[in-house]
Amino acid sequence: MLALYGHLFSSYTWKALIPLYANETPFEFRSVGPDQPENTAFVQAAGPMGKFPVLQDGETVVFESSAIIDHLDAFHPGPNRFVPADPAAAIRTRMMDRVFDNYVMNMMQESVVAAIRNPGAPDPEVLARVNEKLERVYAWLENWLDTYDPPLGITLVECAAAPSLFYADWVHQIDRRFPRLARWRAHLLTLPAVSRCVEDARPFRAWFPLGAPDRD
Ligand SMILES: N[C@@H](CCC(=O)N[C@@H](CS)C(=O)NCC(=O)O)C(=O)O
Repeated sequence: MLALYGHLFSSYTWKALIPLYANETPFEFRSVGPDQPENTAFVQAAGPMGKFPVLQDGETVVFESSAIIDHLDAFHPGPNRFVPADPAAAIRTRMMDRVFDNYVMNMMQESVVAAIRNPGAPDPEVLARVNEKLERVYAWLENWLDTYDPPLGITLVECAAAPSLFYADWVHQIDRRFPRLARWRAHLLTLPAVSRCVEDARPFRAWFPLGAPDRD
């Protein structure tokens, strides 16, 4: 039996949950937090920074969400193949995975961290810098979507894009200048594997340090 360690409100945990849900792969979810010290200890010991998600597959422990998705593709394949077999398409897929992690998810998290550090008064310079960078990536994605032919199912691109765009929009709204991006985000949220993550995370919304908007 596979076990996934993470938290239902965590964006990177969603990135690993989406492929598991999409392929209906059986697994046990092991939540981390003060009430589950043994799960937290497992995660702390798994990787160099003690970050989640972490996948346990028998004796094998996999950390880093993209590596987890590769592991699922290789050892627990299902109807959705997350990285295409064609090498050129696979490179494009992995490139976009890096775009969403590095320039959307991690960028958005900088504002979240600023708000955790100074509750109620996050450093305005951090917020302004993050918003500027997010606008730049939104504009780039708006053009990219003109050429992106979304697959029928879910790939690594959708796994990375859904959680990063979901929360980035909370930090800095994807406004009317980016209509394709806003439409694609809305479409991603209708995918059953994604909407399950959104619903399961709903009870934790009060935790969002910048204040969760009520639009999703
Ligand atoms: N590159 C990692 C990032 C994982 C990450 O940043 N996870 C966050 C939760 S969304 C985390 O573990 N935060 C707790 C911490 O940093 O101690 C991945 O792709 O899995």
